[in-house]
Amino acid sequence: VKHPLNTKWTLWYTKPAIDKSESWSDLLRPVTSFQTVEEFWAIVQNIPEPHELPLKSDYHVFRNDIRPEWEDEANAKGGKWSYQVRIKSADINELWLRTLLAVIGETIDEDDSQINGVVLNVRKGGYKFALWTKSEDKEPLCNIGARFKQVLKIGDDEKIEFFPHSDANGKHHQPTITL
Ligand code: M7G
Repeated sequence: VKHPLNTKWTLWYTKPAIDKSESWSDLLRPVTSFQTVEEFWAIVQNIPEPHELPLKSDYHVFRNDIRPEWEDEANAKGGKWSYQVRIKSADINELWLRTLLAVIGETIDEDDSQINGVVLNVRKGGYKFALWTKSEDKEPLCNIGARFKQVLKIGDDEKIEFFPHSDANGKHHQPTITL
C-alpha cells in the first residue's frame, strides 16, 4: 500500500555556475517528482545529502507544476520566510529532512496551502532554508512562520525574515516581517 501525499511535488536542483556565461535558467533543472511517502523516501535515500552538496548549489521542492522562481504566477504575489542556519553541518541533514517532512506532510500550514515550496541554499556564509508562500498576507504568514520556527527548533535568540518576491531584484532587499 502506498501512502499518497496531498499533491505532487517536484525536486529541482541548481548546479553551481562554472563561469559567468551560465545563466540562472541554464543551471536550474527538475530532477524528479513524487506523490507518495514511499516515493519520497526512495528519492531521499538516493540523492546527496545537504552536507554533500557543492557551494552555490540549491535544492528546491515545489508543489505540482510551480517552478521555483519569482516569475511563476503562483509565486509572483508571495515571498519567502528565510532562515540562515547557524548549526554545524553534521545536523543540517536532519534539519532539512524535518523541514521537508513538515512541508510535504502539510503540518506547517493546516488550513489552506499557503506554501508553494521549500528551498535549501548552500552558500559560503552557510546554509539557508526558505519557505516560499503564495501571498504576503501578514496573519497567515505569521502563523506559518511560527510553525516553521518550531519545526526547525529555532531558539528565541534567532530570527527568521520574510522577503516579498516583488522586491526580489530590488536594491533595498529588506525583510517586511521578522519573527
Ligand atoms: P539566490 O540564490 O536567491 O540568493 O539568488 P543568494 O545566492 O544571494 O543567496 C542568486 C541569484 O540567482 C539571483 O541574483 C538571480 O540572478 C538568480 N535567481 C535566484 N532566484 C530564486 C531566481 C528566480 O526566481 N528567478 C530568476 N530569474 N533568477 C533567480
